[in-house]
Amino acid sequence: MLGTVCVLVLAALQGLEAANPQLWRVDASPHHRALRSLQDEGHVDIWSGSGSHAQVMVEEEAKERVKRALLEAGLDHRVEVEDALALVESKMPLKRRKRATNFPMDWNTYHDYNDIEAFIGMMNLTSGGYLREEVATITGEGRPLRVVRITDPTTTGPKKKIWIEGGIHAREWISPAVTTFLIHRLVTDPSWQSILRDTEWYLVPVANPDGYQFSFAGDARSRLWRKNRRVNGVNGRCKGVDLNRNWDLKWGVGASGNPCSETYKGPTAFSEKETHGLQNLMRQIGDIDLFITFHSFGQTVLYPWGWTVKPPANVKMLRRVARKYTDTVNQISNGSTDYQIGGSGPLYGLASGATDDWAYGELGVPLSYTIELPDDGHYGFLLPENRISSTVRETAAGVYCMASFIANTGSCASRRTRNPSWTFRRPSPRFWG
Ligand code: 0X9
Ligand code: ZN
Repeated sequence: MLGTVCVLVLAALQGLEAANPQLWRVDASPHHRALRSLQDEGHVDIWSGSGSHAQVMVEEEAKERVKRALLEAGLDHRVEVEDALALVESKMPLKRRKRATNFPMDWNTYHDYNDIEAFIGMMNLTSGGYLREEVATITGEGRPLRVVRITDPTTTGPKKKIWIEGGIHAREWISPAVTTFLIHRLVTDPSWQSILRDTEWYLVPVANPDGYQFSFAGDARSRLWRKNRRVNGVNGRCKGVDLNRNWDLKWGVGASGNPCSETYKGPTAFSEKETHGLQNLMRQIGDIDLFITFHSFGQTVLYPWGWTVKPPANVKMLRRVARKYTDTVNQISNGSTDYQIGGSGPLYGLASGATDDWAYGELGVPLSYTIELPDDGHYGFLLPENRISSTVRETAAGVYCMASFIANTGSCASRRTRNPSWTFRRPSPRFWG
């Protein structure tokens, strides 16, 4: 009898619609300890990066727990959006439009991984030997994690090596839009050709293909997906590892051990095929001079470290090259896209196991950055499609200026000397401090 009642109650409960999560505005920095531990425990998803208030998504079943924690920490909050998923749905692009041409890519709409793969294939066919394709790994769901190398094949000799990664966080759609635009510029734009004599570019358009493809499933929950799609544990109740917490440098600092958290670090460092495959390739390439990983949102150029607030050894040079980017973007956008520059620990709160710290500290890349793309929080991850074109253009101009400066050729070359002062001996990577 009791069993039957239980089954009936369960069935009734399953029939009930669970309420959607809300969006709360909390009067505290997104890095406040109370918020960070709520995120680590999997109770909230913090949306905004830096600033004096935080926007957090709170699931129905976590509301009471979160309220209590905020009260204990003395933090005020108010409900900003009653139904966060309805908000996301209202901001999502309409169902896919039919393309006007056979070209798989444009920068007026967001494209899924299938389009991006087709685009890479087409660039490969038309690049005249400038582009070479590699596969860093096959993901858990069987997708090739594609990396392209672009350089002028007719010139040899030492070249500056630039590694650019996008799409490690699935929902940050503007990031793959930027990396694909850079590929297009490098392969097709005559004004970018001469820099390819002195530089060798490695671009990862989407470092998290499974998560990225999932975020295109068409519903609001998938649209907000951040991690990869690993099945955690035996029952896999909570999926995914945060691939930007899985790298082997200070792994675990400011990251969560809870598979349900948005910042789950994974069972071990480099447990994920994506991070493992990418680090292998980066090690093979070796002396990378400039590393950039594109994220959103926040309009910030972050340099190491993420695991401490102490500034890194070559902070002056890191800031100088970052300014090449921010000044260019500011100029191209007529002052409308204003970036902040700073260490990721001080600006975004302690968090490591991230790509930028690993590139800097383990591989010894002297110039390593996370660039948090537009906007500054108004649309956040849901940057409208009509903002893609201007964003990718100003970003590409900024990246070009950084590359031109370090290669000392092109419009941002140092005019004073053939050997710009940034060239310094690489200390042994482990001692970057
Ligand atoms: O937290 C992150 O992974 C990045 N911000 S995001 O909002 N896009 O998730 C920032 C990473 C900065 N780098 C380090 N903390 N090392
Ligand atoms: Zn991110």
